[in-house]
Amino acid sequence: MRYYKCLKDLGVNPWPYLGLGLTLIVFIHPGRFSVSFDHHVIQEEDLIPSLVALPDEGQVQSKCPLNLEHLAHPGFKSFPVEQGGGWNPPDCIPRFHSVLVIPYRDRPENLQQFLAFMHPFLQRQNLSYDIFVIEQAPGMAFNRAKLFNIGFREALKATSEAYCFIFHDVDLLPMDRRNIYACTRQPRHMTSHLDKFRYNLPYPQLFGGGIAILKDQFQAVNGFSNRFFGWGGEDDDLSQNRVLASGYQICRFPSDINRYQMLSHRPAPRMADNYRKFKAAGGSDHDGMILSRDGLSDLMYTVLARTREELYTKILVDLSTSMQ
Ligand code: UD2
Ligand code: MN
Repeated sequence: MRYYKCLKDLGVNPWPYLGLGLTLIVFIHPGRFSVSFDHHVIQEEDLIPSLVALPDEGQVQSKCPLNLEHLAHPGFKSFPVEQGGGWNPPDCIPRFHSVLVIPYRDRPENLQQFLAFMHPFLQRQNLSYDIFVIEQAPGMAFNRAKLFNIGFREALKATSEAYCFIFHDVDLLPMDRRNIYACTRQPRHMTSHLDKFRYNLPYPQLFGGGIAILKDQFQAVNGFSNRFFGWGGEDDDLSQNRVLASGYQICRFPSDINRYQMLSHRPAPRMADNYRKFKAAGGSDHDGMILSRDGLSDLMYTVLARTREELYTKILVDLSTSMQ
């Protein structure tokens, strides 16, 4: 009070200073984004038991080992990858198979870095995996969510093994080797702690960046919406209007395991309309009607090319045949 009075005596209004101080704390304090992070974090000892393995076919003895401590050790030599970006452990039977779907357009440096990093990372985890890069042809605004739906469809056509999908941005590299790229019983948000946000979670429901979801769960929520062109909204629509609305829970690995580096790229312009779309799709007046009509069920696209590149399978698609 005295301090306040002194300032007043000097004719200084303290409120702007207080405001400035608070603003500085909000922007400089490293914990500024540490909002509640209480729900469905899988404990480290439960990490491997929480994963959904391929069905056993009686060869339990030769199953590939998966040991978190072992994963942390340096000194791993990567193996060559099959043309088209698939890989199977050479001397044991994998417990998990994952399909990575990467939405892509015009980010060649990011793609190159991503592939160079991810192949050894995944091999060390003894998973079998396939990498599909779904590239959108020029002409229309980018539609990340629809590219994921296409990747899901095309992967199911290409591989009978697909039961676990990882929908992942091209510019995110996992920093902890214990971050296992397999599906958990509940849909998992993988990329919760980015260097860009000083390893804090911007908001609890965030579901952008990279997620792991079982085939049946993705089908049950009718996939992503096809209607989000340009930046933003599609990830919130998936988590809030589809996954949570269908009764699933979103889980995460512990925060130190979910650390990611984000590769640099030009920021995409925000689409003001996308926030409105996301809110509208969740509105009670729609009663889930949009969800059932918009997604895998009404997906339309044209495949322009399908190529087995050295480190991935590329599917070039044209989205202009339909505007949903
Ligand atoms: C955030 C989310 C992202 C997505 C986006 C909004 C995180 C960590 N990231 O990313 O998942 O929800 O906001 O739409 O939460 N892409 C291209 N070429 C383009 C544009 C996008 O290849 O011209 C692909 C690429 O895989 C990229 C991803 O789409 O990583 C997301 O786009 P972004 O990196 O421009 O968006 P960003 O970083 O704001
Ligand atoms: Mn990005």
